[in-house]
Amino acid sequence: MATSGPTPPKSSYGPSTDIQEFHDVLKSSKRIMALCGAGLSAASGLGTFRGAGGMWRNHKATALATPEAFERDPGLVWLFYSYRRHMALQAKPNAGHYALVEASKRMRSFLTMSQNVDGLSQRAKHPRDQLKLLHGSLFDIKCFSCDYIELNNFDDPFHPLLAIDSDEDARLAAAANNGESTKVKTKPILPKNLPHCPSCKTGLLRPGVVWFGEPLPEDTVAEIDSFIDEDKVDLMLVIGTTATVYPAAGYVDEARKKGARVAVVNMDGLDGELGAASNLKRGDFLFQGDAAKILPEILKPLIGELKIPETEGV
Ligand code: BJW
Ligand code: ZN
Repeated sequence: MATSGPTPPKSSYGPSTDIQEFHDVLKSSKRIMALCGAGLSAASGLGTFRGAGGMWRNHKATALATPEAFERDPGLVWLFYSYRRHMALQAKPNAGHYALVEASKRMRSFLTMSQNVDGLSQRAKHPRDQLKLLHGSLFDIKCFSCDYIELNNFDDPFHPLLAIDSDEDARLAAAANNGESTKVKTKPILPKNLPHCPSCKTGLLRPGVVWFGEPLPEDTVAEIDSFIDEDKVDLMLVIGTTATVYPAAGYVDEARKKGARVAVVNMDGLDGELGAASNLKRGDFLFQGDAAKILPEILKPLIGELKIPETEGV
């Protein structure tokens, strides 16, 4: 069979890893979106959901993030979130968060959609209208039965019964994530002793995060949709996420349909789980490594040399 010339090098079919090439695309981009996940906060010391870092005591983090788990054992689910609240309050935003903040300040049409609930982007002072929280916040408290909601409750612990030995918990999490056996007996907390709703009095309070099977905040989704509908999108950054949870992961394809090139920043490469962002092709980018190191580098033409407020970041 006749061939039509020499076979191009394999790399020209796949995504580029060339920072200079990315800088050229960035400089010509007018509308940018970013989808962030747990990997953005990994350098701040917070655990991820899947793979290494996805266990709390002897439970899978994703198994506790459901209304069914809360109905079955609200005390256990609350202890998990109490631990997460405590760890997030101890943590500091990292250079990845600050790079996104600076980029957003310099470019009004830079929209970040974060799946993270840890509050670190807000603490890095991300412009509020350019940050869309897809999965809520650990620091909002809702009622499991009625519409009651309290925003920005940073009490630690949220309730005396939910005080946890965070050093011990961190040790257990590290052991579980190293594959060591961590059969921990968690003392049951009776629902009647957990905090109840001040409005309806009967419903249990719960963290204001979005669990599996629950809808994303309607206004947030509408704001993202209107950004996407408004014009073409030049670039979609997919940062520290397996992009396997929908509808969040669906934004990668939506941005593509609006013309976006996709740039993945992840500890994993193409042999790992990149979900909706695994179909990278020529014209796309893949930067493998720590988002806290890579983001300040790849965004440099927009943000210059990143300066992190002294007492604030890691
Ligand atoms: C680094 C790094 C470093 C490490 N630097 N990188 C369509 C198809 C199939 C299923 C569905 C569908 N649509 C809906 C569904 C069902 C479901 C779903 O998606 N299931 C899939 C699992 C299959 N979705 C839902 O249920 C959603 N709701 C919904 O669809 O509602 C419909 C509805 C409409 C009307 C009425 C009622 C219902 C809700 C999804 C909510 C997800 N919630 C959670 C918990 C939030 C609270 C909490 O934090 O506890 O969100 S689950 C969990 O996963 C959390 C995360 O935000 C989310 C994504 O995880 P993420 O961030 O990607 O973390 P990891 O661990 O997966 O990845 C970390 C990455 O970082 C890895 O790649 C590492 O390599 C990398 N990394 N260190 C850079 N230093
Ligand atoms: Zn209530």
